[in-house]
Amino acid sequence: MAEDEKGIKLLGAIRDKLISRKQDWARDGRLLTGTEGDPERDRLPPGQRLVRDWPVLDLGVQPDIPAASFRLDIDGLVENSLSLDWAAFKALPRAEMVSDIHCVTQWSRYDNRWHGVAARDLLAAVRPKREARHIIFHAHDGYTTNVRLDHFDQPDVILAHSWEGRPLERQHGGPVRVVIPRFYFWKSAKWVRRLEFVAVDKPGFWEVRGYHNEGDPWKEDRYG
Ligand SMILES: Nc1nc2c(c(=O)[nH]1)N[C@H]1C(S)=C(S)[C@@H](COP(=O)(O)O)O[C@H]1N2
Ligand SMILES: [Mo]
Repeated sequence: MAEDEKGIKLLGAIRDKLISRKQDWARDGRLLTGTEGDPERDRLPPGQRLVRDWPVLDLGVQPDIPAASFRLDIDGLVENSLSLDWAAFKALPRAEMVSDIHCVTQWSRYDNRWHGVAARDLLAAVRPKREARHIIFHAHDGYTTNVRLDHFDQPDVILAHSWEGRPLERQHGGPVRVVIPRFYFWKSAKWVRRLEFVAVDKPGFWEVRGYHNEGDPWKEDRYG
């Protein structure tokens, strides 16, 4: 895919300080409190602090994707591959969800109201094959991340195009980003371009740089 290749080349050029610092933290086990949280009892997972603003984290590029050139491919081990343009994406059932964000760099943000397409509605449309076990998210900036299919197949997972009633800003992954609230926010790919259904797991950008393969904030799965 041309865009993917461009993005990956770009990434090669920007192995900047931020990336290597986060990678060093992963290697050194920084930020770990060594306690386990209980989502039944607490709202804030261990080692997190609450913020009211919404920090922006990326790899140094924020792709600009006008609606006219929007395209979302959903393929791999599915019965019904889709390649959605903006009109087709917006024509899918509209869902609303409210969830908390927990970022591995220790900030959490409560009560984010998303509009978009529920993961479960997408799954119903593409019908994963029996062999499909994982999803690899590919983004326009060359970023990738992986999640187990049964973790994506949850009522709170959404492909969001709006936040707080407004179109999702470019810096936060607009036009469309993934939101998987049960995991640290690096699992929630911004500027999503492709959902690839696979049988064998494939660690993504941060997962190969020392981040945990799943990233449950309640277990403090920061690093692999
Ligand atoms: N495409 C893409 N998605 C991404 C990232 C990225 O660099 N590129 N960063 C991840 C990380 S590490 C975090 S914490 C969140 C940040 O989202 P925000 O900038 O909207 O807070 O996006 C995640 N999704
Ligand atoms: Mo992050």
